[in-house]
Formats: sequence, structure tokens, C-alpha cells
Amino acid sequence: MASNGVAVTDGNGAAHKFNPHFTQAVINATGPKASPRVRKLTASLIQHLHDFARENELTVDEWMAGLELMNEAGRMSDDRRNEGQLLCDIFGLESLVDEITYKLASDAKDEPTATAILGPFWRKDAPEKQMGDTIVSGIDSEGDKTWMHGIVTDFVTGKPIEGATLDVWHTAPNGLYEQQDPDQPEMNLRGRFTTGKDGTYNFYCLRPVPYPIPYDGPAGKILQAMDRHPYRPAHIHFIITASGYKPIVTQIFDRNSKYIEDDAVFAVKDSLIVDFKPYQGDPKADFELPYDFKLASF
Ligand code: MBD
Ligand code: FE
Repeated sequence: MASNGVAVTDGNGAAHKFNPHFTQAVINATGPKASPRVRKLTASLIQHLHDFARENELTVDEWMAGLELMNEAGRMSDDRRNEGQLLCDIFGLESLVDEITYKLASDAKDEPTATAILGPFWRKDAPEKQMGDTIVSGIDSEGDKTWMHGIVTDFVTGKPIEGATLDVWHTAPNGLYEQQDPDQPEMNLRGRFTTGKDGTYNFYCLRPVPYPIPYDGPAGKILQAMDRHPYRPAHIHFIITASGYKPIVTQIFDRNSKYIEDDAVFAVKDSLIVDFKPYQGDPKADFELPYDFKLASF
């Protein structure tokens, strides 16, 4: 048997045998200065990658096809598009890692606001806004205008948190984030709000719509090959930060949205499903959306 791990066909031609020491030899190449965490993660990754290849009798052509998808994802990615992240998302990896991180971080009976994946469309330096402002700066004749409001509290004491920042972003009525769409003003439907003494926040946004994740690249090819749709239920993203508290990356989901049970990136959690309520008496809003955020201190 070849010592480099090449598969050798046995007498039957069907079953294959592999060098039983090959994977361990690769793991053993790790040097003494590797940190314990690097040692653990790389050993496990090598083991799973090798098992994956052996179990599926992965061919050179199939491995090359996978490699080409990864390289194409890299070539497509820039500060407006993160195709590698999208690939992780459609395989449920970002949601799984989020769940692992969140579960490990919380063993309390009353829970802080649940987390959900960041996704590829967050941008840093969203415009700072005042309470009561709108994040809608374009296409403002379209879409259901919504007044969102609530309070940010310490989930243990229930006390309002002063100086908490809500970074919010969502899609336009055409189903595109502003950086995907040359027709939208820069930073449309994004904003950062900071709470005052009473911990409350409020702003105007739109009721988002379900939309397809970009499927003109590797993630789309995989969705097609797997006979899957690319749609996400309508959602609004948040990052909530406050000094002394663990930051929360999350999304809230419209209960009445299509795909709420069938998110292409597996991010929906029950506690993050919200109700948009018809709203009268404010010409600036068709809907009201109350939602409170609860943070855990460090
Ligand atoms: C999105 O808009 C999104 O929020 C996630 C998580 C993945 C792809 C597109
Ligand atoms: Fe999103």
C-alpha cells in the first residue's frame, strides 16, 4: 500500500483500503510551538476532512470542483460581497457556530435576547442617528413604513441600559441591501442609535420583505445542485452593544413572512419572531413594531 495514502483497490475491485496510518501522520506533522487550540482544531479538521474523503471515495475531479467553488468564492468577495460566508450560511455552519457560542455563553433561566447570524451584509460605520429619526433615505415612496421602538435592559436586573448602541440594517422593498443596488443612496436602511438614561429607543424603518440571497455564484450553484430555494424570510438585523455587556448580534423575523419555516440559511429562532401591528394616528408609519432587547453583563 502506498504510504502517501493513495487508495488501493482490493481483489474485489469494489471495496478500497487505505493506509491506516496516513491521517495520524499528517496530524503528527504539527510542531511543538503550535498552541493547544491550534493543535486541537487542526487535528480534528484533518481527521474529519480525511474521513469525509474516504467515506465518499472522493475523486480528484470532485475535489477539484469543490476547490474551484472555494476559489471562485474568494474571487467574488470584496467589501460588498462575502461569498465564503454565504457558502457557510447555506450549509448551516454560521447558525451552528452561533448556537454553540450562545449556548455556551448562557445557562441562565431567564435568557438575554437570542442571537442570530451576522450574515454578509453588515457594514461598519452606518450613519449615527437621533432617536425618532428614519433610516429610510431612498425609495421612500415604496414599502410599509414602520415605527420600531422598545427598551434595552439588563436581563438580570431588568434595569434600563444607558448608552446602548443599536446598529440596524435591512433590505429595501426590492429585496436588495443598499450595497447590492446602485440605485439606492449610500447607507440607505442602515443606522446607529444610542440610548439615553431611560434605555429606550425608537426609529422609523420599513417592513422588510422576503428576498433571495445572491445566487449568481458558488452558493447559488450549490443551492441548485441540492434542489433548494435561495429565499430568506423578511428580517431586520441588529448588533446591540453597551459597555459592560456582552454584544448581541441578532435578527428579528416577521411572523407573517413567507419562508419563516424554511429559511435558506437556517437562522430563525422562535423568540426572534415578531408581529408588525397596523398603526394609526401617525402619518409617518403604517405599522408599529415593539421589541425589547435584554443584555447580559460580562
Ligand atoms: C442575508 O441577508 C443574511 O442576513 C444572511 C444571514 C445570509 C445571507 C443573506
Ligand atoms: Fe440579511
